[in-house]
Amino acid sequence: MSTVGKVIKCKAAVLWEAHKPFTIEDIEVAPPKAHEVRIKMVATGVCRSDDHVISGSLVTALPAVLGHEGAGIVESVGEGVTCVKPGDKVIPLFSPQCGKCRICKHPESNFCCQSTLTQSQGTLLDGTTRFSCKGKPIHNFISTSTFSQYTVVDDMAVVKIDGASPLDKVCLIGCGFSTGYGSAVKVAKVTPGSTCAVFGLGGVGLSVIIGCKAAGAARIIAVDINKDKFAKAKELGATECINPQDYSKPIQEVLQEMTDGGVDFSFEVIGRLDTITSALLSSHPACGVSVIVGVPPNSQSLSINPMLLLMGRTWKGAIFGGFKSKDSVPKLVADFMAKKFPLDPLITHVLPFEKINEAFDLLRTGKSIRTVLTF
Ligand code: COD
Ligand code: ZN
Ligand code: ZN
Repeated sequence: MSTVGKVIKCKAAVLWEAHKPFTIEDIEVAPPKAHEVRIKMVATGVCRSDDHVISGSLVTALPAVLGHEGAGIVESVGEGVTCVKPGDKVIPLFSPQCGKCRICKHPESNFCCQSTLTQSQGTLLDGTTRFSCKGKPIHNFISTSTFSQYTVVDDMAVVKIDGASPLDKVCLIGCGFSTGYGSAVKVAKVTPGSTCAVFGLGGVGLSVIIGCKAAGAARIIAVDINKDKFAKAKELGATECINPQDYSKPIQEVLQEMTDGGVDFSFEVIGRLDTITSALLSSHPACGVSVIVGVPPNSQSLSINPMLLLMGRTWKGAIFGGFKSKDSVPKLVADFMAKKFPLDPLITHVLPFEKINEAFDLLRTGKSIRTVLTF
């Protein structure tokens, strides 16, 4: 029986308040309005930023359906939707591409003016949500809300991908993989033969390493305080792995000595002010490029000596690896299908959706890189 135009009753993981586990609830998902798309989720990754909401360091309206690294199949579309149709395999885009704003028209930038990332009201573009539970509205999360059997997104925040692609793998292209890989190939523009340092070896940091290797870096130095992460980093292309806790001097000095004054490209993929500074200082003062990928919690800020940049260093950052999402996600999926990069090594656990709290425990204890939840 067709569900088109009807409210769908299904299961979702609802976060009612911060510092509490998710509860699997029976929710109602209203049909998509104009320029909206209802998606049957097939798989979703669990990303550190979801955990930041639970810990309270990333503030968004609650209760909410979190999750932003998913893949699914279009169930129905609202009026005026032309970019996807029922049955299409799609990836929801937490970093949308409206195609009309100043930034979407800019050849390089990707942070669309319609992005909801810097606001926390937790709705679709029209200011409302399609989710409800026990008669109460449930908020959206950054245009996506993938921790639900069905979700509704704005059409600027979804893209069609290759119908042959395995959704339980390419879901990672919805956040972690693209964020890391793009930071290397698009934001830093790593050059062949260069030397790179990657701080933080979670799913995003490892994806930076995949990008550095794809770009032809000669040395990729991986930095983490958890040495259990080193084997995977080496498998993916790190040439050396170092633990700051093994040295009595600051890690930037160690890196400067190892690399004749500093690396060509450094990446902070942890989200801490001290490691953002270390990554900056480990890049060469005259020719280095340092890229901020991680975001420290609670709007913390840094003060730095301008001389650190005046000799020629570049300090930059980007969301979603600098990729324009609608343009790039289908291409990244095609590149994965053409075996240009792997995703399997990033997926350490696959669990049924109902075990979502277990997936977050694995992330918090450092035991997983990425857990993929399947519906
Ligand atoms: N020194 C070295 N390594 C450290 C330190 C330290 N002081 N502290 C932690 N680490 C290591 C950990 O051992 C771990 O291996 C790694 O850093 C972090 O990995 P994860 O698994 O926690 O995180 P990822 O890879 O899933 O994500 C990291 C981000 C930094 C991208 C994420 O947390 C973040 O800040 N996201 C916001 C930025 C963004 O683009 N958001 C959009 C949606 S995600
Ligand atoms: Zn993420
Ligand atoms: Zn735009």
